[in-house]
Amino acid sequence: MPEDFPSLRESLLAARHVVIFTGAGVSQESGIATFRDRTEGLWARFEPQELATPEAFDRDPALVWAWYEWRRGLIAHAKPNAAHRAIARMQQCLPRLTVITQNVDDLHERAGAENVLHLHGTLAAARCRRCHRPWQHSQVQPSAAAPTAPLSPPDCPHCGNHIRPGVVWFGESLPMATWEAAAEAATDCDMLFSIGTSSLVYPAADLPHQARQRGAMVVQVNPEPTALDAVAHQSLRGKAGDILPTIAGLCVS
Ligand code: BV8
Ligand code: ZN
Repeated sequence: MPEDFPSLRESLLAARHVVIFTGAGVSQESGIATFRDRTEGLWARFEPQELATPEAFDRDPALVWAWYEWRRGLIAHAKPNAAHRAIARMQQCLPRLTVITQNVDDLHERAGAENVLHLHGTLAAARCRRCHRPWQHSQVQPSAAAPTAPLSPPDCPHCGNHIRPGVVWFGESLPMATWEAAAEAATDCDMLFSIGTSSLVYPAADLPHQARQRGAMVVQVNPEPTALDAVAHQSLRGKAGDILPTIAGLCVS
């Protein structure tokens, strides 16, 4: 377990506003593959980034829809882990804590976190690819078993085009209001924890830089080195599920 917790404790107890910024690594211990994990089965020949684009969906909607429905099933069968629960506890005991996530799962919310900013949308939402009308997933829980064949997306009842996942694909803009709220939090906070992200996807990955530039303490939690190592004041090497409960324990004076 790493080094300088007394200074972390002091900073946490003195902080007016803390930001928790998470990526796929915070859900890894819930059994949700990270974005840098290799795909398998139907999608073994693809990198996730190749599937998470409007072009991939337009080229083969059934292949991409099957991938998202499989992931939606994994999430429905997954449980929040110790890291999600610790973050929700921190939000309860600190004066102000903003949770910003790149993840499209609802595990932060299911652990009790509130007002989570989803920079890249959520898998719970779906909408028409053309007329953008929201579309409600059926109540039937999707299976967590990886489909063995492509799965055609439903058709929009209004215009007949394909329904698509309610996520932000590569090459698509982030939801403006969510992005602005995240940037406001990053430039206002006294501490920003970057947890379980390779810090490669922009503009999300810029948030810790913005926080640092405005004088916030930036702390990273990741078992591996990342592009943020050069910027973070502290990089705590380890799994989020191991480290976050300790950090949450520092919050109680
Ligand atoms: C946009 C939803 C502009 C879909 C995702 C500069 C500026 C702006 C844009 C760009 C730019 N440079 C390049 C771009 C384009 C692009 C981009 O960033 N590309 C990258 C690959 C270079 N960005 C975009 O396209 C964005 N849009 O910029 O629009 C624009 C403006 C006007 C008009 C049109 C367009 C949109 C990006 C959003 C893409 N959608 N997700 C889906 O989920 O299917 S991003 C996707 O990657 C996921 O959200 C994921 O969360 C995210 C980032 O990955 P990570 O979360 O970091 O996950 P990863 O697997 O990489 O890393 C996991 C980490 O966890 C690892 O470090 C690992 O060590 C660690 N870990 C593992 N286990 C644990 C752990 N840590 C702790 N505990 C553990 N147990
Ligand atoms: Zn439509």
